[in-house]
Amino acid sequence: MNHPTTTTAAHAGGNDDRFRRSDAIAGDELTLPDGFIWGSATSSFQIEGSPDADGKSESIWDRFCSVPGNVLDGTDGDVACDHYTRWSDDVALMASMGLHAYRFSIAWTRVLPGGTGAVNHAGLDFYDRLVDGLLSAGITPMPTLYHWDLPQVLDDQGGWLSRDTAHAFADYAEAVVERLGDRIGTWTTLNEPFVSANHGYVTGEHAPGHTSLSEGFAASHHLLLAHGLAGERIRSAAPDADLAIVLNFTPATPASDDPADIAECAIQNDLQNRWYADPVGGLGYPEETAAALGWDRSEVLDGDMALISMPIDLLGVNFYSRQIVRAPLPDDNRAEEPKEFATTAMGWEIHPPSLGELLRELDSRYGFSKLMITENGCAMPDDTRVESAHGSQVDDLDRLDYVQRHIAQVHSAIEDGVPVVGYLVWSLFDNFEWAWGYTGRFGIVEVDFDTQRRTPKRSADWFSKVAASNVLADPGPEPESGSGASADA
Ligand code: IFM
Repeated sequence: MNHPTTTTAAHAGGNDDRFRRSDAIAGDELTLPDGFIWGSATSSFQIEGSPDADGKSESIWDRFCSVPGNVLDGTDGDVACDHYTRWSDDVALMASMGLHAYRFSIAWTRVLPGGTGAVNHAGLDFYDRLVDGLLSAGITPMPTLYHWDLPQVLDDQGGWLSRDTAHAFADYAEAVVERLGDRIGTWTTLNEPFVSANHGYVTGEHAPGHTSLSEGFAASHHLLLAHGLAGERIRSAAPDADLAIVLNFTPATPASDDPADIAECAIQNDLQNRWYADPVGGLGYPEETAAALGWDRSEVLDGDMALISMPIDLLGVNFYSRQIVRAPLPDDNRAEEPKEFATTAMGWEIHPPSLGELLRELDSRYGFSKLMITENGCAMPDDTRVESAHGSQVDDLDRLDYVQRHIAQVHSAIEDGVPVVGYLVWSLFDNFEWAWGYTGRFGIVEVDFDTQRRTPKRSADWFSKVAASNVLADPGPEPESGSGASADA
């Protein structure tokens, strides 16, 4: 996933009856449990802008964006959604939408511009104001301590290839918790360490842009160690708070019965779906895949695995798509994976049932006491507009349908006893979509990047109604297989 080359024109858009029907709360109703948390998610680099404000230092993403060719449209995070200055209006917007919770991330570069050492209180002040603003608006703040924007100064010293970075992260976490801990109920250490390690150190499509499998293993272990070390500090500084980590899952299914496809699929499942969850859940790294890929585990020191598997209170689940896996052929230059169903504007297959299956599997494999959907959503073409109470509005019935079908899967998993406590849509805003720049629009709120005007899309209005009622219409049967693009299969 996340390959800029895989954009496809095939998508689930359009104004057909399937989308119209799902736009209302009518027909069979799916009621979520009382107290279910409805909210939205963003991250610091993707929305804040103000890269030099109040003592902030350069992050690896500031540096990465400055290299031509790294970002599809040549853009960067210098302005993004200008949330650093507009945060108060943004909180008011979320309050007007009736959101219960807001997941955001804290920029390490604002808090410890040197990566380690002196705390920059001016940088922390921003998050202090944001947290207070959210609380006064009745919105639960859910901060994530690391969403990929490592201080460049730490990358200069080895970044996630260095064990010292994990220790530096624990110091940073402690500084944040000491300042904000009296108002935060859930602390999340890392967002999607798989992407940090894989895209940052193996494929090179994300900062810092390295391409080495062995570096990927080293980075993955140091990220998990950072989670464990910070977890200890959080537990001691904020003993009553929940401790969480957010992992992304892309369930893999083999393209055929061919043993080679099945074997490759097992490796991809281990790498993408178990590499982080298994150690956090106390099962250790997937041994067979580690051995098959030649990882010597030299980074793993005595005591590390116990730290990494310290109990957490909540697992954040980020889900967008599944993956159909086939074994690479000799001289294989096929860029795309096969798809059976329609895809989003990112070329990611839309397959809501995989979310239900994933939630059941996570529950039976690990038994974490709480799960939360901390990201789910889609980039869509957003090329249809209607007049609305907000003026001209993106008529994103395709996004609405995507979100509705995924929430229906959450509902079904809850009916089966899986303890899912909330759903946070990705994303509140159209924002900087990493290597895709501003070409991938995931927001339920449109951002006009020329004027910074925010306009809720139709999906946002619908989501507000669902949050207020705790009920959504049953979206009905899933589309037939074969309804989407079949990429070079
Ligand atoms: O935008 C990203 C987010 O930062 C992490 N999870 C996936 C999203 C969509 O690619």
